Amino acid sequence: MTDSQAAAPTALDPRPALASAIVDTLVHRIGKDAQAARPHDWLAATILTLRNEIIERWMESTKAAHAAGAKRVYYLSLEFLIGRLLRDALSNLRHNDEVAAALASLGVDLAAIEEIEPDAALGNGGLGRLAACFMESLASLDLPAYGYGIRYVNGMFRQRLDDGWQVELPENWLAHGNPWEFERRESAYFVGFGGEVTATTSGQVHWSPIEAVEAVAVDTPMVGWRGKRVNTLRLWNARAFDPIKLDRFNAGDFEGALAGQMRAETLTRVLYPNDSTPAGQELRLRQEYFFSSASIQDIVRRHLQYFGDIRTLPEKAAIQLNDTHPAVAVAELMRLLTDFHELSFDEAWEITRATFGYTNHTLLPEALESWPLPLFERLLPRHMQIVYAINARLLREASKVDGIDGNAIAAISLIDEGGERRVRMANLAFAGSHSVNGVAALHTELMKKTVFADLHRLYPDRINNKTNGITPRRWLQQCNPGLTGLLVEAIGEDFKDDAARLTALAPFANDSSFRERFAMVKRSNKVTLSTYIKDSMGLTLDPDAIFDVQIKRIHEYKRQLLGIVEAVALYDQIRSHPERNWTPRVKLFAGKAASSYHTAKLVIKLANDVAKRINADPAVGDLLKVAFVPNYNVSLAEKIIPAADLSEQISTAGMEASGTGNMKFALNGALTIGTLDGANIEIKDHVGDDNIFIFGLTADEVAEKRASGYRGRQVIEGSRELAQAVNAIASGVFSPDDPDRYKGLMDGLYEHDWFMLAADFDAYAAAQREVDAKFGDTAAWGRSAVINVANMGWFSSDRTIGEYAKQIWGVM
Ligand code: 26W
Repeated sequence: MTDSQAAAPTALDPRPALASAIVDTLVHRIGKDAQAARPHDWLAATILTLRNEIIERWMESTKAAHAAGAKRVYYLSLEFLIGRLLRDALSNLRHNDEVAAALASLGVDLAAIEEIEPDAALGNGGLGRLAACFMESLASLDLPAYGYGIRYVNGMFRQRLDDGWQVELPENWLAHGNPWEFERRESAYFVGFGGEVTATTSGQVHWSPIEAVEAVAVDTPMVGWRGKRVNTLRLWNARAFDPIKLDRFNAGDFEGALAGQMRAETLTRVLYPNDSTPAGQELRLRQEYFFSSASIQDIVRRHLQYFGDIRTLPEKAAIQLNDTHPAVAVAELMRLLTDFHELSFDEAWEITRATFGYTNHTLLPEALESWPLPLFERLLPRHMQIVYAINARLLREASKVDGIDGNAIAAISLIDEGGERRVRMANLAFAGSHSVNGVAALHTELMKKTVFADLHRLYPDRINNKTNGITPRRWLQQCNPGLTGLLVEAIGEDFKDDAARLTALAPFANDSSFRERFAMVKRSNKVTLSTYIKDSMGLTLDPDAIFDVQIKRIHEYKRQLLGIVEAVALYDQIRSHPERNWTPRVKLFAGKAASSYHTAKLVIKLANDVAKRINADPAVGDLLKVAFVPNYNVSLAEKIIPAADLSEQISTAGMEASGTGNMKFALNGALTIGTLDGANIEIKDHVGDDNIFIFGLTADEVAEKRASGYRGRQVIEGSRELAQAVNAIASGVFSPDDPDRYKGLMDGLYEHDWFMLAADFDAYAAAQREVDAKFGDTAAWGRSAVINVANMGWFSSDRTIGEYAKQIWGVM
């Protein structure tokens, strides 16, 4: 709030200055008076008023970076899963209470208008949300940084469940405009596609694209903690150079006249909703090149403007590739350095490698992008040449290293020669970067042993680990004010500036009165969530039951099916042994399936079919309730996570690179039941074996089992509980309307069980019974819950970004 707005009320206008500032904005910017204003008007007026201060800090931040000649971090990501920004900005600027009071004085409920802000759902899942947490931490650590991405008009689809089946609906986050963004028409770049490459006698190479679009920058402020710094998220919008061809128009060919504009708009229209299997469509490659080229051109332009000599780029810019999606940026920078700045190939390559870092987020073979060579060559003929040149240099280098044989060379090559020839984007990113990092310790080790084994032998000191993190501002302070307040009472505010200070909480684990208040906070969050579930789904939950939660993208390796089968087995146990002292349990699922991922969509249907049956069965009553909450997104996660008792992190070991939801749950006092996979292992190391429920095969055991030709049949027939549950599902107990609906799915467990569901079932079910027992012992459960919170400081994205900044980017 600028000083004038924070001033005392005047005689003329008794309302707090802030309230009148908001009304002033409402009238002069929205064109509505308080009487006529609708909730969206109040939302826009509040954001526009708050923006004034943000803009001033933004300008100061940018000026300060320029003045200091600071090295900048550039984070290139095709996804930024930002969610809502009002509560984040108010909390980081510490203006929440006064804005709430000002609005209340106008009869407006801040929480209500925060609730109507659309999620900026410009991402699929983990990778996109990590990018958003990183942007917030970069600003909170006062590091000059830009995020570069695409301004999708339609983000992640809205999920509706029709009779339990996922239906995808377009998501229109811009329907009411977006008061957070600033179009920067002056920052616009030419991006070409197709065409041909000619070389002059003097060796000057010239690419003449056959089509082009204009990339126009749209900026969103990224406000750091305490408003220390405001950084820029620059998202590109595509526009046709000539939006309308008048000659076509006058000839009555209206489509033809507008074709260019349509084609351009299609480029940035929609986010691809896949989070593991590439669609492999040309439009996706066009999106990847479009934003990579615009970003690299903008970075080079800014560098030359402030530092003059392109050779100093690595000293003043650190570009991080968020997975392979922007990997073509390596070839794009090479193109600019050789074709426009006439550097030699070798000099250009040194600069490129010193500037780029690459983060790998998955080992799933199907998720590693590669493009058919003919498509890549047709769309990007000059880049194809550069890829060949880089490959020649790479293979020459590799062939000199002893122990690197023909197979290794074939694996190292940027070109996959097996079958249809394809360009391997992961190898291009690896070769073009001085740092290649994994996102959790186990994942990074597996990168060295599997997908990058040969490249690792060629460049043994390039792969490094940077275990993921989450911003404690959004994922504790903002989504769980109850717990935050309790923590402040107990250990003061320091943890807000340094999450590592949460360790001061550890002694309170043995303080029964503290544990009581801790449990009350959790219970009130559970009541709040129960009200939401009641209002939105008509389902009544018992807030004293265990809230057992699995919320994430639906994928076979994340094993939602294991959770469902265990629920069926538990359901059967409760019915056949009502005499036993069962611990009431609520099993909450949520998550989207990629629209073409049919098995995942069938799993969603099964969860709903099982829920329908169990929730209607008087034999179990409140002992077991199952719910699949529709349209999982960042805002729903902020509602569910503070209310969770048990966090399901049960992926097949070796397949979840890290996970970040696991960190959010533990930070909010939930205990984890999980496998030794991804960051679960490091969470165990930090909270201690007694404060987490670990079960199942290790990554090595999974690999051995797969190599040994393991099949699920034997294990299923050897486990009565499992067999009963699997056969009940297979025989249509939960799908009387289509008895064979799940037959194939269950047969898959007998025949393959690739994701080791059957192999891990008994251990998982046993761990769940341990959970029941411990939950009954409120002191023991409370102690573990407090210990989890106390030891989650290390998983702050501030720690992660600090490591990138020191060890990869050289900005700290
Ligand atoms: C080309 C299709 C596609 C799109 C997105 C393939 C792969 C992706 C992402 C890499 C998938 C993803 O989100 N990976 C998740 O990244 C998180 C952040 O590092 C990790 O915590 C998760 O374990 C990982 O699955």
